[in-house]
Amino acid sequence: SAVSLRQESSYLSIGERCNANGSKKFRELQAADEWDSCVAMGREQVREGSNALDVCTAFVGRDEVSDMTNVISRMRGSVDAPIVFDSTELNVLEASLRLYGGKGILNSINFEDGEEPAEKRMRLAKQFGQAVIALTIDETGMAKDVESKLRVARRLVAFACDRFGLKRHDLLIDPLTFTICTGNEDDRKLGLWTLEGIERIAAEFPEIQIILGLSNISFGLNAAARHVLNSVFLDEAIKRGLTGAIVHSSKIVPLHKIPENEAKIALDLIYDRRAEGYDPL
Ligand code: THG
Repeated sequence: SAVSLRQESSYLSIGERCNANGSKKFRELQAADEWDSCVAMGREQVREGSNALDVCTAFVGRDEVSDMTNVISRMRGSVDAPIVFDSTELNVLEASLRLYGGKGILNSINFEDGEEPAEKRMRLAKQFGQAVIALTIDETGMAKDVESKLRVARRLVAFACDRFGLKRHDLLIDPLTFTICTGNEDDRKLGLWTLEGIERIAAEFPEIQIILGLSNISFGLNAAARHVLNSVFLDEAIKRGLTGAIVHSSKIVPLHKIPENEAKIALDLIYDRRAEGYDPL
């Protein structure tokens, strides 16, 4: 067969599957204390192209510090990709960083409860030399419209870089992705607003990375349709200035391999061009 010379643009691909809330398989291995198999899922994602690994062990009825340190202590010597420490708990982040040693990414800070919780996380990130993911969430909630995303992004840059001295290339702003597949009228523009938010943030802060938890966009669709919508949305987001994404690496399809009619359906969903009575589900 012909050798393909096509090169898609690259991005920081963060594997999403080592997450108790994002993968049934991971959750079951964690529940069974099968730590080596949890690590094997991380290694598999790196083989499939992940440049970093999101790790989240938060699960009701379990000790998150113990579970997280069980995973991180085994990954640090055997997984050749930086860890993205995904936890809302300060003590989980601190315990993980104490034993990690390398440069990873703290996921995440936000201003939901004001600046104090974010200050504590920034001190930890600086102490351990970590990069930081910052979500566009403030005291008024999650930023949905473009102006709110930009307003919170500006505050995050001033806070993390100007006040705490984080290098601009070590800040990753996440302008939030929401599902556009609920059928709910109010949700239809959310993908579009995220794309516009990316474009505006990238224009104003070219040195800062912009990432998304990509799979959120397609909650509610069947698995096959999700993979198409996720891949098409990722392609659109990269064109607007996205530099990284938390993804199911093996399920991302380059745009030129997606059948034209399927790509069109996904683009119609993203740009809210649904005809009357049209049902993508
Ligand atoms: N931003 C940041 N961090 C994040 C998110 C974000 N971390 C968590 C999440 N959102 C991103 N990770 C996932 C992981 C899995 C899924 C979605 C987002 C997912 N999983 C399938 C499901 O639940 O249906 C697979 C199920 C399975 O395999 O069992 O969709 O936005 N900074």
